[in-house]
Amino acid sequence: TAVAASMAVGVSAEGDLITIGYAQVGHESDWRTANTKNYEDVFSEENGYELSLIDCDNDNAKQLEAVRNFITQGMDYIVIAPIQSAGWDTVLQEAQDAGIPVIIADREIEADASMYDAWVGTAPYDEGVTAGNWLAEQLDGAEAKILQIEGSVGASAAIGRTDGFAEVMAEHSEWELLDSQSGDFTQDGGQAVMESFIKTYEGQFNVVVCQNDNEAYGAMDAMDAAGITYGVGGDVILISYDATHDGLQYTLDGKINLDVECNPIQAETVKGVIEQMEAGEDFEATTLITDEAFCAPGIESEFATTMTEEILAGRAY
Ligand code: GZL
Ligand code: ZN
Repeated sequence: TAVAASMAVGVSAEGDLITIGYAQVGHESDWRTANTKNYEDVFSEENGYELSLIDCDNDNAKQLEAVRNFITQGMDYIVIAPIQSAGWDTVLQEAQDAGIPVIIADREIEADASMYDAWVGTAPYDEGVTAGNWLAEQLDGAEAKILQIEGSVGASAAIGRTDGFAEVMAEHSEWELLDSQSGDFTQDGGQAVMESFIKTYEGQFNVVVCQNDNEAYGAMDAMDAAGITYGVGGDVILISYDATHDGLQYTLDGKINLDVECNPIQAETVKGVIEQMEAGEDFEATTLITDEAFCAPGIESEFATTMTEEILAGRAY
């Protein structure tokens, strides 16, 4: 009969894989690459999942289109790492109307928490405060002329780090933020912004804050080209975020003074929430992925762990 046939078709070769649509920010940074690999490792067929990961190329319109396609395709779950914090209400309503649970991952959105089912991510504001507190501890009252290379405009990771660091800056009248521009979380962006900063502020600044490691690599290239020294023993204190492998190697080498971690290994946590949803159990609506901070050897700090070879060898990404 038709029913039996449809049942037979229902139990296809794929079995009953849970379908996941992941609207991924893009491929702008090493952090993002690590996050993507983590999702592909965790949401594997042998683990019972069929992952459709769409790289939205840091393009907000593409990300909204990817989510709408997931809704049309009838994904079991939709995960979104939002490029922008703003503009999510309409498409989240469409997902809710379609009865598809949505998990916001990595970054935050401005929509009301009732518009999605769970959130798993990190706390960029706290990361910014950590960077500020570490700097205040190291400067111990000395003047700071600061240049900041921000992440992607409108991204909660950039907004949070900017605001958290600004909270600490407000406590230090001996600090001055000379300029703050977006490098879009990319190495090319970091280099271009640093080159423009050097043209305007050469000889005036003693602190550079990059809101991710790839921007820091670009800034390092620009400072090298201009003969500006940075890191331990340099003229400029270099602060970065993400604590990816290469960033921590530079920190261990004393080229980066402080690298504030933001952990991209988040897929296991997201899978745990989905499994609870699948089982109809209570699930955590909000799960914070913990971060720490690492500073260069020779620097003792209350706000950061001094880097060692062992720490680097033990890192997951
Ligand atoms: C942080 C994440 C940011 C990283 C960047 O949670 O969203 O996006 O800091 C990445 O490296 O591009
Ligand atoms: Zn002070």
